[in-house]
Amino acid sequence: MEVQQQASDRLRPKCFLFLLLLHVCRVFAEELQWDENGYVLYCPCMGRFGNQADHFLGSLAFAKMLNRTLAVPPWIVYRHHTPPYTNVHVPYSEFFQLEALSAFHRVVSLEDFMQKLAPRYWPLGQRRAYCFEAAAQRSEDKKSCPMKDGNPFGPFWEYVGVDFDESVLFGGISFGAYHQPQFPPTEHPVLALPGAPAQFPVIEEHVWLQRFVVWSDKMVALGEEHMARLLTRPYVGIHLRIGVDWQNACRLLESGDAGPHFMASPQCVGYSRQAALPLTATMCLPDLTEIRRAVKLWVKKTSARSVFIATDSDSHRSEIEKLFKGKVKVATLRPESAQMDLYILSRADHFVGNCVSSFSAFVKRDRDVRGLPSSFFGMDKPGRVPRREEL
Ligand SMILES: Nc1nc2c(ncn2[C@@H]2O[C@H](COP(=O)(O)OP(=O)(O)O)[C@@H](O)[C@H]2O)c(=O)[nH]1
Ligand SMILES: *[C@@H]1O[C@H](CO)[C@@H](O)[C@H](O)[C@H]1NC(C)=O
Ligand SMILES: [Mg+2]
Repeated sequence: MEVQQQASDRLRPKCFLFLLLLHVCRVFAEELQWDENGYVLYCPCMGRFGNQADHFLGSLAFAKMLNRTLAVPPWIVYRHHTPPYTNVHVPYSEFFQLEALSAFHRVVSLEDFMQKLAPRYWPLGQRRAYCFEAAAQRSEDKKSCPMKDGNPFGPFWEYVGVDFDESVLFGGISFGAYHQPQFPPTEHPVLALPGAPAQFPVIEEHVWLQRFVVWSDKMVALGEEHMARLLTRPYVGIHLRIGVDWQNACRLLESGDAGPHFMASPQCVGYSRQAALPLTATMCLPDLTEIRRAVKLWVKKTSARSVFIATDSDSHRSEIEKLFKGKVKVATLRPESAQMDLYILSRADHFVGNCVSSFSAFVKRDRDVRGLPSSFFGMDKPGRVPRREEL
């Protein structure tokens, strides 16, 4: 009897705690209400960070156009040379504030969508994939969307925890085709797409959406630590995109077939095809002479006390140090981190980027939001991109 009494006394607070927890859980779960206007899900399956970021801006605009909630996917990080050698899926909020997107449009992380909403509203057995007929042509039965075929498609949907039960095909070649009347949310609550419903590079009218992509507190804190350790202001940040894949890509320019619009280049030559400034080989792949020239110029102009080099390859650190005879500190971040490089470049007093690179484009847009100056190798005064009204 006495023993029992003690037991129930001990249980009571536990029970209370449990109920409290249950309540807290319910409150949190309730925060996620199902959107009757439906959702857009997509795999950021093309390219690395810069490409994924360009696609993200377009996808955000697309979801807004359809008035559907965007299920914000994780970033796909490719680990070809470092363990675990498989793709890593990094939740959006690791690097950026999910909440900041809400100022523009309704969003939910894809992880939360799967955990909290999908079990009830997008149950197993009812998961439809949507794709262009042309994409389905590649499947064996020519009627299935190739959602999980190959890398990164398969690993992505495995990470999300989705198998598709059915495919819905549509004609046309542009995403304008996904209009409400075609897919009313009552019958098609979840539009799951094999790729981003957006263009690469980001179109001019979506560039401004960068302002809703705000660095996470964690990245800011870490970034400021690195900056305090490595750099003295003012500092010039440079992005050297010069690795082997880039050398090969830039070779396409030499043949003259590419024209001024090549990958991210509209950011500096202008978005209008007719009015675009020329894109030179140096702008795509600056050689050491050009790197030296630009760094020297901007260090002088800004009275910089340090230079930060972010690169996909050789940093040319000692060559750059020699330019200033020890009077300017030259730093790189080790171990390398693409997002941390982006952060440090985005806060520099001046940035010299690569006009053709979407990695540089991310930095340029982020800086434009803050009114910070940028230039490019081979283009000290980026052609002010003509605004539509002025054409
Ligand atoms: N850490 C680091 N990685 C870089 C840098 N430049 C390029 N990379 C890597 O190379 C990738 C380039 O692909 P992407 O981001 O699509 O940009 P783009 O190919 O230059 O348009 C990046 O995502 C990074 O993984 C750099 O300065 N620092
Ligand atoms: C857009 O969706 C939201 C949330 O479902 C809804 O409240 C709003 O009325 C919709 N707007 C239009 C114009 O349909
Ligand atoms: Mg790329």
